[in-house]
Amino acid sequence: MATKTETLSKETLLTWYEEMVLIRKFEEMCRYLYFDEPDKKRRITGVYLHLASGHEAVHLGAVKALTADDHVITAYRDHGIGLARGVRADLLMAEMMGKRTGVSGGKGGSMHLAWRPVNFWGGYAIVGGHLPLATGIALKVRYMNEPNAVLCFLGDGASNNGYFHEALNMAAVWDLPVVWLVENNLVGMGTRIEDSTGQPELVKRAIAYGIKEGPRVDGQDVIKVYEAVKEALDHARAHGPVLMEALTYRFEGHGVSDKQFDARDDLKHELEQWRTRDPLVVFKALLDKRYKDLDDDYARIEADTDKTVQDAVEFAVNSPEPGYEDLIANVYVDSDLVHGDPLKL
Ligand SMILES: Cc1ncc(C[n+]2csc(CCOP(=O)(O)OP(=O)(O)O)c2C)c(N)n1
Repeated sequence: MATKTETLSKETLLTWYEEMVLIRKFEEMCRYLYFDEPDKKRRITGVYLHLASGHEAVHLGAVKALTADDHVITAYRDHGIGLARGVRADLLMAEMMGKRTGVSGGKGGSMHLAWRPVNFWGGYAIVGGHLPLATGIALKVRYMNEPNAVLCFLGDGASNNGYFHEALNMAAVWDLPVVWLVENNLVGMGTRIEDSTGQPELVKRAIAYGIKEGPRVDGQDVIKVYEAVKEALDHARAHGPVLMEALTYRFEGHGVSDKQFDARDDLKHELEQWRTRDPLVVFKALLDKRYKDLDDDYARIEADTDKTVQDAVEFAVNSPEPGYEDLIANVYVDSDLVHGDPLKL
């Protein structure tokens, strides 16, 4: 019997691989522009820059499980989710630099990327603050009788604040079509999950809300993530919320100002172990096992993704700063608009 993965074509899988490579390179460029440029230009500024190196399979696999009309929302580790959802790399890079051409008009920056054309609702800095918004979007979907679902990414740390309880409970009471996908990277900043969480197996919390307990999926394997999230979204559409986890690891500090990360001796072994399960390495191994002679494809992917990132930087650097009119735009809502579809405001 054919497995589900065999229905994904070679072309699709290579495209996904290319997108994952692009996500990794885009973030490496962001780090460079924030920190490492020799002349200290700091073309990306802001107090924080949260990279998601190691999480790429979770981001890509989960987003690929969405339909075009589904919705996605997340916290501040959002670059890869935006790219996976189809936000153009140049518009994203312009946002990173606070330029007017950026996806959020230059007013959001790294932690507040959002792009309405693809129902990518952000990018939020307040831990867990976006969970009630996910419930709200799902309420709108149900209220308007739409067939869509909402995918809400959250960190394991976010599962310990009050928003989590309120958002999951309300979504459960109304059987709303939400998949709560915990990106469980084992730490919140530097605190281990077992030191912050009474029940570290987070999916078990589904029992408390009377919702479906989803799987704890291998977050380093893009196909496993894709399949599990797809199934969860189908369940959410038909029956209501699902709580699931993707087990993953971040290869960098919490954010660019986490100076302790590299200095932690206890981490070295763990980091080495997880590096063998780098999502790009895992994916490439799967491709090489399944298909022969992909060297030309890999070479093209390297060149194309380098060019996309370079073009994005050039576009962003050459884009204008927001002016006063841009800065005050979308701050006040035109009251004539509030009676329509709330997500079309
Ligand atoms: C309400 C709130 N409390 C604290 C913080 C500071 N803070 C930023 S990120 C973070 C850790 C969150 O960890 P987790 O949800 O696991 O996400 P991860 O960083 O691992 O992706 C904390 C405590 C914040 N931004 N918002």
